[in-house]
Formats: sequence, C-alpha cells, structure tokens
Amino acid sequence: MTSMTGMGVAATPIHAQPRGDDRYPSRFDAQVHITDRLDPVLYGSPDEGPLSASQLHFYLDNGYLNFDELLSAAEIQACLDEVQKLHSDDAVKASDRAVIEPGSGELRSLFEVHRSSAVLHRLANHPKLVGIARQLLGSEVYIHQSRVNYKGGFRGKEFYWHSDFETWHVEDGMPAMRAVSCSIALTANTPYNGPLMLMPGSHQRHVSCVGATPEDHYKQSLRQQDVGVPDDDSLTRLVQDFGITAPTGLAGAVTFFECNVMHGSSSNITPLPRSNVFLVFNSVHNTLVPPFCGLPPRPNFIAERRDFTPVGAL
Ligand code: 6CS
Ligand code: FE
Repeated sequence: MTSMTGMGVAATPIHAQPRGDDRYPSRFDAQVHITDRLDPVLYGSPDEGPLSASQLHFYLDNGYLNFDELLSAAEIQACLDEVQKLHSDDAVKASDRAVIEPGSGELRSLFEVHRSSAVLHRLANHPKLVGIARQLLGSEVYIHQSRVNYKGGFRGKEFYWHSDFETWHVEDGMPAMRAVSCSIALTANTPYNGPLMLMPGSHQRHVSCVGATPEDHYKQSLRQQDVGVPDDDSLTRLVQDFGITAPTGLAGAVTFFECNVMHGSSSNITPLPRSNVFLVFNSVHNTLVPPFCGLPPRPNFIAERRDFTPVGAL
C-alpha cells in the first residue's frame, strides 16, 4: 500500500529491508558493511574537458582535485560581498533555507543560493567550473544542491565525518555515485580555521551506517549530524587505509570532491571565518528517484527533484 506525500510523490512504506533497486543499502542493518564501490569514479576522458590525463588520474585515485587560483579575485570578491549581504539580512536568516548553529544562533549554512542570488547563479554556471564537472561526470550536469557554509570565527561548528552520497542516496534517492561537489573558498581556508578534511581514496568504499533515518531528519542533521555517520571502527579503518588530507588555500581556491569521499571539518575557534560556497553538480543521467529510506523526499531547496536543466549554457 502506498500513500501520497505532500509532494505528490508516492511514499513507499518504510521497509525493514532495502528496496529492490537499492544498490547501496544503508541504515537498515545493525551491522556496518564496508563494500567496494559499484560505480565508475571517472565518466569522462582527457579530450572531453580542461583536465589533463594526470589530473584525471589523481581524481580517480584520491577522489578530489584542488586548484589554487581557478577564479579571479574580482569574481571571488563579488561572491564574498554577496554572501556577506545575505548573512546580514534578517529575513534570510529567518527563512527555511537558513540553518542556524546550535548554541550560538549564528548562521551556519544557507541553501539553494544558486536560485536566490544572481551572483551565485552566475557562479553555478561558471564555464570553468561546469567544464570540469562535465568532464568528471561525462555528461551535462545540473545543480543537485548549493549552499554557503559560513563557519564564522570563534563559533563556526564542525561538520562530522560523512559521505555526502550516503545521505543523498538514502534521504534524497540519488541512484548512483555520479555527482561531484565543488567547494569555492571565499575566505582563506587555513590549517587552523576548520578546513575541509578528506580521506583520499575513501570514495572507493561504500560504508553503510547504522540507525534508521528519523522523520524530517534534515532539521537536525544540517545543524549537527548524528545519524548517517560512520561508526568509530569504520572511520579508524578508513584512516589507516587512506589517511587524511586538508586542502588549504587562499580565497579563490577551489576543491572538487567526489560525492562519496569521506570528509568532514572541525570547528573554527580562530577569528578567521572559513566561508565557502558549495555547488553540487549531478549528472543529468543520475536524477533522483524516491528516497531509499522510504520516507518522503527532503525539500527541493536541499535536493533538486524538479528542474534538471543543465548548467553552463549562459
Ligand atoms: O545532508 C546534506 O545534503 C548536507 N550534509 C552534509 C554534512 N554535507 C552535504 C550536505 O550539505
Ligand atoms: Fe558533506
């Protein structure tokens, strides 16, 4: 029996067992399973975009690519001015697209900025960024999710270790590992102010999580994620196998990281904000299906399920 959700999507009942089309089951079992990735990492080739064979090889092996100065100082300044304007707008902070830091009340994240801001819409269509995403994903790409993580000085809290794909598969219905995040530094990402930490190569492993997804989980998980995060033993094993790296750089640095690479970032206790824009490019061949957890889909401002218009045509 299926019921209709408010989104008009047939909500399959929450199963004690994974759905038949679930190739990456997670949060169903009391045991953790670490299995090999089933999907390719690279979908494009050296002659299909700006990345060289050696850059593609590095991404294949490590699951990320870091660029020191991909965007101009003027482009970055325009984005920084924009996110600071959004940050100071009380109506923005009161909107459902804003995530507030537990405790301090500071603005933690702002979602769907590629639709609410003309400046960030242009950024999401930037030919340099879209060209790299198209090459990595081997197809036209659209924005699955965009956000600003402000991580302000002194009170910007951590993002615990996780695989984005695990959440996007379970809670949003992303079928395959064919998406890539692009983190654009609007302020310096130093070793001290909570830079993105990645386990290079961990994208080759699917780490299932234990603990069923609560209803409306995003209202908690985007503030502090406790469900859909790997257990200590799995994280210890991944660090032994892959280590940890933290790509740092000045404002304008850009890090592309594969949707399944294990990552996180520490709290920022320095005065220096670590404000980044994150654009998630998904292949137009990987559009969302009903969430594999069986719950109603998350809101469209977190996971695009309506408009798959490819970016980059500007
Ligand atoms: O749930 C999500 O979609 C968000 N959560 C994290 C910790 N990273 C990806 C994304 O912003
Ligand atoms: Fe993440």
